[in-house]
Amino acid sequence: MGSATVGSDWGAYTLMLQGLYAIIDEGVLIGEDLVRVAQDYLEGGIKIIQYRHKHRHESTQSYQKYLQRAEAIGALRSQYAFTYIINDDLDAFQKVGADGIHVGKDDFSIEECRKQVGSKIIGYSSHSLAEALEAEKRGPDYVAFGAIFPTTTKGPGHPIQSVEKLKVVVESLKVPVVAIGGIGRDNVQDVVETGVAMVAMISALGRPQSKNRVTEARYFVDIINKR
Ligand code: TZP
Ligand code: MG
Repeated sequence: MGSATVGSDWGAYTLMLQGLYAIIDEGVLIGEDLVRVAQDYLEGGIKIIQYRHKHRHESTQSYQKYLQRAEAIGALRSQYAFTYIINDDLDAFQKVGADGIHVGKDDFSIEECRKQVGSKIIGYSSHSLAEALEAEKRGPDYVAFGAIFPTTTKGPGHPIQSVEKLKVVVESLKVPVVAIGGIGRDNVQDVVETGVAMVAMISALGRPQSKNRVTEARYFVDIINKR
């Protein structure tokens, strides 16, 4: 399974690229205390957190607030051992000393990210087997594939894959794969059975059916780590 040794202000440690991958998305958790959300996830045993904010350039002030939250989530590494990934924003990645950056086809290229992040983690979003294979050649540490199921989080117009296609991607790539999109209580077991390294969730964790984020995180961690 993939791993990366990361030296940061928080110490050098080996980060395993496997298990439940929580994405904290500002646009999904509107009005929530996102640092509290991160803490709940960590209390529930989650070891990978990505902070995602798609509307950060509305004003300098909102960008500063985003940076403060990004920093505060990262600072939780003094209490919990976890891998901290920033979505899209290399400046924020540098400022908060994150462990990794996650990009898609419209963001910084994998090559540019590698120049800037050195041996830290680079993740890439793909939407087909061909794109996943092509991306892998460019040297990311993991590749995400989705949306596996329909999801309201991503908005209309994105392709919906399937568990069968996910299995082909998992079998075809050497780097660890992240399954994403519409994953929750009803389908997580089918996703796990593909052998995928990481299972990403936004809404199932952030807006849990149980209304308790700690127990919901623990529920998914237990299922995913049982294999
Ligand atoms: N990329 C593909 S689907 C998706 C992203 C960011 C959204 C996943 O959100 P959810 O709420 O877990 O379906
Ligand atoms: Mg992106």
